[in-house]
Amino acid sequence: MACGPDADVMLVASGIVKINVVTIFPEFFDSLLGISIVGRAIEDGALRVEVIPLREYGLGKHKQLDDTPFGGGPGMVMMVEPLSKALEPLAETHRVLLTPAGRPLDQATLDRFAEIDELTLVCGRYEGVDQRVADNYIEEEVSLGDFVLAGGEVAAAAIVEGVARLLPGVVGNPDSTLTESFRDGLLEEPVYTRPAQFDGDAVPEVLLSGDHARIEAWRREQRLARTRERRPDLMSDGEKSES
Ligand code: JF8
Repeated sequence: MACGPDADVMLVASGIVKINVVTIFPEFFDSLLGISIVGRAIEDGALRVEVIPLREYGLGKHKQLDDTPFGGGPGMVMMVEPLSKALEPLAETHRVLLTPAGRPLDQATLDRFAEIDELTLVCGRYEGVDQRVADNYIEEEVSLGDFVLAGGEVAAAAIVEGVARLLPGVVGNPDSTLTESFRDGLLEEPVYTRPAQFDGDAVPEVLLSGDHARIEAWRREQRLARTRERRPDLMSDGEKSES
């Protein structure tokens, strides 16, 4: 996936990154934190993640978190008191609310988050959170993209994984983040591995040719064609008319 020119190039944060996640579904994060890049980042001590169960801050013996919207309308709204109790102690951290009304997440935002010592991701549910939460306890509002989810957890998980892979010494293949970024802000070309023939479907001959100049020319052509077709918004006018 292309992330704009120079994405990833000068990323690398220096110390340990801590991420707090405030959620009514703490168990949602169990597999994420134990697996793959995120699991390894935590094991290696490059990343700390604390999942904070919002239910514990609920009101009354039912630990209530939501109430009906003033002015009427469908569904329920997350109340300000539980979130204020959860977020007040985290005032020294960079508090990010996940909401469809936020700025869309991109690689530049992840690069920036990977440089922050302590980040707090706040997952809403229901029809959203009382505006006074964002007004008083949130530094920044972010969206995963222009589609509708049922809550902020999936977006928070995307941020945890996207930040983890940027931390120094974390990616299994130490060159992989770099090779991506040394690219050109285009979508990646198609890749193949063995077998060279599968069910009558052959790997493009050029990739077996051993001619590295030809291979690189083919790969750039593929990146241009794919990006022109799928993501022309990522291309300059010059690239759009190339080849
Ligand atoms: C939500 C709380 C989101 N890209 C996105 N689509 N939908 C959401 C989202 C986030 C929080 C809540 N409904 C209730 C949807 C993000 N981020």
